[in-house]
Amino acid sequence: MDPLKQKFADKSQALRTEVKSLLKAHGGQKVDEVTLAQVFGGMRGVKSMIWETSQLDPIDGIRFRGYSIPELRDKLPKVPGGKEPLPEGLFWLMLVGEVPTDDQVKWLTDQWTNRSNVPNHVFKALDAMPKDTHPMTQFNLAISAMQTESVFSRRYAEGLNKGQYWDATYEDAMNLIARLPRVAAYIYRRTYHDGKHIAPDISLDWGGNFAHMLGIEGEDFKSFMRLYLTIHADHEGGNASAHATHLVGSTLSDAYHAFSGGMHALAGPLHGLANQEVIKWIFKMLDTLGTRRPSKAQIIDYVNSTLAAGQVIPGYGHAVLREPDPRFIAQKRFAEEYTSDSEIINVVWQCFEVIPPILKGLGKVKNPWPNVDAHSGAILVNYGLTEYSYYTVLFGVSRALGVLSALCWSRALGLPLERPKSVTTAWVLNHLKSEGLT
Ligand code: CMX
Repeated sequence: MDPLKQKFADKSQALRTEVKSLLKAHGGQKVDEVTLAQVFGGMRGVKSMIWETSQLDPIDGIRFRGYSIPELRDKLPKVPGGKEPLPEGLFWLMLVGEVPTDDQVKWLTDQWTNRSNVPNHVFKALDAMPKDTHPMTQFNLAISAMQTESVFSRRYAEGLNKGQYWDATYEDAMNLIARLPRVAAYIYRRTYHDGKHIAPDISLDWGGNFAHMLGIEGEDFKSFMRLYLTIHADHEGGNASAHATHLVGSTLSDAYHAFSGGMHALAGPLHGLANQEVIKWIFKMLDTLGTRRPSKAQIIDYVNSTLAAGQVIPGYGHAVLREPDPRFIAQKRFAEEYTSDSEIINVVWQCFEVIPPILKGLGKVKNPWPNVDAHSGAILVNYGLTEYSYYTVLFGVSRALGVLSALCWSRALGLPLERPKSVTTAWVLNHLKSEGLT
């Protein structure tokens, strides 16, 4: 058994035993109450699922196995001379709860390189699609096409012992993550660069090689991709892409089907697609105003006109966070350190100053601060990756690390089919009546 799988087996089987006795002793214990506002309001805050890999605090933001983003930047292994964390290190941390050594991360990079071969029919399936198909549709098509390779599905059809579900899921997760950069880069090059594909460079790490295959050279862009792929990886279990992966996976769908479910959720403008919407909104504003260096007063007017048109300001607000997103701040810090006098990045920083007071003034927005999607596009534009319809694919490649390590945990803990209860509005009215409330 490989060293990561062995560690995961040891840790997850120990936790499974602990959970069993926990449920035996305290299974009837209440952990939450659900209000009618939550039932109608997207289940905000209802504690109803287990997600081992990360946890979100409304004020402090995301912690991966207890580590904040600045701590990850400090503690996770880097390429020699590099300053940004390697996403491989975060995957290791999320999967087994330990910060890996440089050697362990090197082993993981090599594993993913060895597993990265994408079957030809996947490229053929992509080539059958019109070039202007949205990149997220292409990404999902490719993930589904790769399902032919599922170890879990093959072994399940042969008659897989329940106790081995996690093992086959681990294999699928490792293979799928290994293949995603190749597939995602292929989509980018076929859509925007006349199908002039770039061969992988197997001397590079997972994120560095992805940057290379996209065709954007330079050490700084590779550094940004390593940071980007790390900070977008996971945001506890209740966000739409994580929850969708978890729900689909709970039916014993394999990792490919489950991840595809998550990616369909990520493609929504209130979730991952917001990263394309932000830059689209900024470009439209600059075109409308006829300047690349708008004044604060001009931005304020434009924000007000967007709100007056009944639209949301993309990149602002969050269902859980109540402070500026640490992932936004990490990207701002990166831009301050690595870029200078970028017009588009300056616009993002001006928006950061003027938008929160406007949203606060509406009186209904619970979080007026920027989220992760408010910053990423401007840095990508700065490095020449201007095709914003592609941005959510980058988010998706990163999100695989979190949701697939979490899927391994769901299998290892033997979590069952997810099946919450729904009610009708008529049921609610009857319930209130029977309680003497109406
Ligand atoms: N601009 C304008 N109005 C906003 C707003 C924004 N950025 N954020 C919230 N609101 C509005 C809501 O639309 C809602 O209005 P109605 O009552 O008229 O329907 C009201 O404020 C209350 O919403 P909320 O409780 O503060 O926010 P929710 O938890 O319902 O929604 C989110 C959270 C992210 C969907 C919302 O803030 C939003 O639409 N933001 C813009 C899209 C975005 O950036 N999404 C990316 C999130 C991060 C990610 O998943 O990648």
